[in-house]
Amino acid sequence: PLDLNNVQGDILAGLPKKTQTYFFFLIDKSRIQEFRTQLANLIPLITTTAQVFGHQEAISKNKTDAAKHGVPPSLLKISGVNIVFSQKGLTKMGINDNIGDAAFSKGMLEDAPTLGDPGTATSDSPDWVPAFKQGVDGMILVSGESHSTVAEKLAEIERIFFVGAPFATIHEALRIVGDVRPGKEKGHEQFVSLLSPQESQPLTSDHSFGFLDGISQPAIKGVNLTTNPGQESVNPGVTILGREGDLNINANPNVPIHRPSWALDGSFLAFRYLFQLVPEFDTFLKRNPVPGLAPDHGSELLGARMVGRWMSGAPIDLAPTQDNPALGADPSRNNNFRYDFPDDAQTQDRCPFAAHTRKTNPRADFEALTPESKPVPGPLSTSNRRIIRRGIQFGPEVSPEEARSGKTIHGRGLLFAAYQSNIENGFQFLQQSWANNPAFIFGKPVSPGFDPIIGQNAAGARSMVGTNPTSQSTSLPLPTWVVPKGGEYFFSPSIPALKTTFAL
Ligand code: N7H
Repeated sequence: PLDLNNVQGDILAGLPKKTQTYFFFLIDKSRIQEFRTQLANLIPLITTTAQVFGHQEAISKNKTDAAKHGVPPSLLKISGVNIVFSQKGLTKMGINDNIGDAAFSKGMLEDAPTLGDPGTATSDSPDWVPAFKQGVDGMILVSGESHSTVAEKLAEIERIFFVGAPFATIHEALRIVGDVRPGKEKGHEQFVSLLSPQESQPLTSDHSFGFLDGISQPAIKGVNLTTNPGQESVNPGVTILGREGDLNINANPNVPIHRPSWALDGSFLAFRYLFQLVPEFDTFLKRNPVPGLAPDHGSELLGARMVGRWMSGAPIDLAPTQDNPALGADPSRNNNFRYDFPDDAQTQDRCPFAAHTRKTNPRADFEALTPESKPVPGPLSTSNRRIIRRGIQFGPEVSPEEARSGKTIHGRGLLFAAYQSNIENGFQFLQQSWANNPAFIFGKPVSPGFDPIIGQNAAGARSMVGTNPTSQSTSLPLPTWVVPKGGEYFFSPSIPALKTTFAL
């Protein structure tokens, strides 16, 4: 059985974070053996899934105790550390077994045309930052409740590898800081993401376009013992290599994927450096309100119909005309829908077929594509397409000047991070075959168009239908508001693999 002491903590539990630093590194070519020796000293600092669950218990006990005594909860200083490697990194270390994932082995830069990033296979990705174009060997994630905790932990790690010294074994390629956005949680001293997922991404009015995120995650059988209504339970192998359900449903789900033994209990991380044009997005909503309503209501509804949820998190399949913040905040109701109301399959009365949440997790829509299909692993089940999202926002809040001019001045967006056991079944498929494919969801009376949030058409035009519930085949042209500036596919090894195969 799966031992949660063996799995890195970000995958199944999520590192505790109010802030998180992504430290991308290159291994020094002439010091590879030394690096692998030093890696043994990092392993005790790595946070396991079992430890994160332990932290979560400590946090909630701290809260309950404080409430009992009528005092504010005391500040708990907690940090988390994980390490992941790209194919380049594995190759450099001389770990040459084929891990069984073609997208990982290729790397994200080569995959960029597949993902719809501007550029082609021959002309490179013009928006990408140099570090990701040159490629990175790995990344160390350090999270914590404050910047000072993270800085301390990172300094400790840098000392292990002599970062910055002439004899350093790894070199910094890029460092990106993500912060949970201030909002309703502002001023709270507690960790945000150790609370319920709902509280982890506080609600404010811009930045991640202002929508509550991180609501819908799959539950892992045998790991997440309680589920919220509507939350899908998937086999551990959907996320964890070598476990039940680790299948390639794009190919033949009945043929087990051949993995080297050290891959067991690891997971693939798709990391995307996604810039968001928030003032431009807000301006678009303002200029294109759904007709027939008060302008503010119409703009809000347009946003909700593009995302599939209102800013509060309330799903439009359950609240099609008006936001319902109580619904958005209630974990027992806010994920309990399947696009299976009688009017859902063939109309967009409730939710556009192209809405971001419907495109990336079509729920009953997809399973209904053939009458005999059932929600079992296979091409017509969403269960093997589920990813675990662990992103965090970066960049400052929208400034008054940006809000006034409707133009982005400061870079901001989402450090998108998603775990799965098979990149081609997971992230890559969601992006390429669903979000970027105007014909998906198939079998509808109109071609739905692009996912308005993340759908990409290289440098070409995008549009969707269904934003106006009273004119459901009217197409709305969509500017681009999400600009990928790089990323990489990584492998997050198990603790035993780090000890026996990666470290010397
Ligand atoms: Fe998305 N957003 O803030 O608008 N996403 N996402 N995403 N996303 C979701 O249901 C957003 C991106 C998925 O199970 C919500 O948890 C933004 C990529 C999936 O019903 C919101 C960006 C991919 C789900 C956002 C972005 C996905 C999901 C609703 C880019 C994969 C769950 C909250 C900057 C290729 C769907 C929730 C389900 C939900 C936003 C990126 C996938 C609000 C701004 C690249 C699978």
